[in-house]
Amino acid sequence: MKRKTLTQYLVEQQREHGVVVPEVRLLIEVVARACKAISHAVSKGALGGVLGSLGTENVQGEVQKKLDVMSNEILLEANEWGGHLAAMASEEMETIHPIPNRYPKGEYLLLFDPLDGSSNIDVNVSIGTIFSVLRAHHDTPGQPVGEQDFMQPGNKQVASGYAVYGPQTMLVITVGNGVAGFTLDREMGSWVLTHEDMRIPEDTKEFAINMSNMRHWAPPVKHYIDDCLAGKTGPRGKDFNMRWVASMVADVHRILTRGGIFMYPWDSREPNKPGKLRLMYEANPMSLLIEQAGGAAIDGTQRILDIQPMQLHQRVSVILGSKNEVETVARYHKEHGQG
Ligand code: P6P
Repeated sequence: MKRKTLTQYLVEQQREHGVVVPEVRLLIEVVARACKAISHAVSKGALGGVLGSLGTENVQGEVQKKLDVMSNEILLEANEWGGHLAAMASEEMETIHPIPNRYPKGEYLLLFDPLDGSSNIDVNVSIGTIFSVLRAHHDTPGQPVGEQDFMQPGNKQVASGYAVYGPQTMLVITVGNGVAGFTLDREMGSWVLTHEDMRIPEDTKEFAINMSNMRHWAPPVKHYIDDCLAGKTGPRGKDFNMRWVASMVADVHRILTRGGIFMYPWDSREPNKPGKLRLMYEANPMSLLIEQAGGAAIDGTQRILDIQPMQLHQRVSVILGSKNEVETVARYHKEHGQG
């Protein structure tokens, strides 16, 4: 049976389910094409002279890898001329990137982490691109947008997704009607639908957290992990497995594929920051995918998608994955204080 391509899937979602408009379909196809180019650059590795750092820092104060900057450029160049965007925002850029005046402007905002998991680039471990699509709520089409137009909660996203550059290159997206996974057919250069309706099992025995931060966690997280580690004889009554890839895209992809819980909670190393991960272009797009696949995503107490953003690069505590396990963590936060 001939598998569907990304375009066929998106046209079907547009025609049969009315969940995607032509501009959003075009936008996702452009982002998908850019991710093919990023995958090509990433897979060259040392042969393409793209490994290593630039000796510069991004707006987050993190060392920029050559591939971080390349991936950012690929996404900007691919998306600025299409006419469907009013502006873009990226982890790699301090301020928003308005569409140059020489190009037509559209009604959508595109946010992205061009290459998430940078610490894994030079050691050949899966990395990825994360993107989020919002409507530009402005009165007249073509009116310039500002950073304030991006300050929308994640529940306003019209689409989100990621590409994971691993043993296979895959694109996983939602346009609000479930989650679909596509595998890159390098010979044809097309994204082929291989995971029609990704669903997260409601229960799990696998958690993902960076255990080296244990002494810095708040009590609810410490108690939760202690009880998981206690296994069958402990209060959870079952043994747990642990995974930590240190690439959010890879950990989330595993959870979308077989269940699990991913945690990057607040910790006392930077007490004034709610967590390490960014709300607008990491937590929000991933939370939409997780919820669309039947999972849950909270910051410890509230739904991530309901958080009203105040700044473009603001951070958030992230607990997401199998619905019943996320609810268990929420219960630990109620019983052991907020943290
Ligand atoms: P740590 C990658 O740098 C990232 O932003 C996420 O993709 C990943 O989940 C996390 O940071 C890893 O952080 O502290 O374990 O290196």
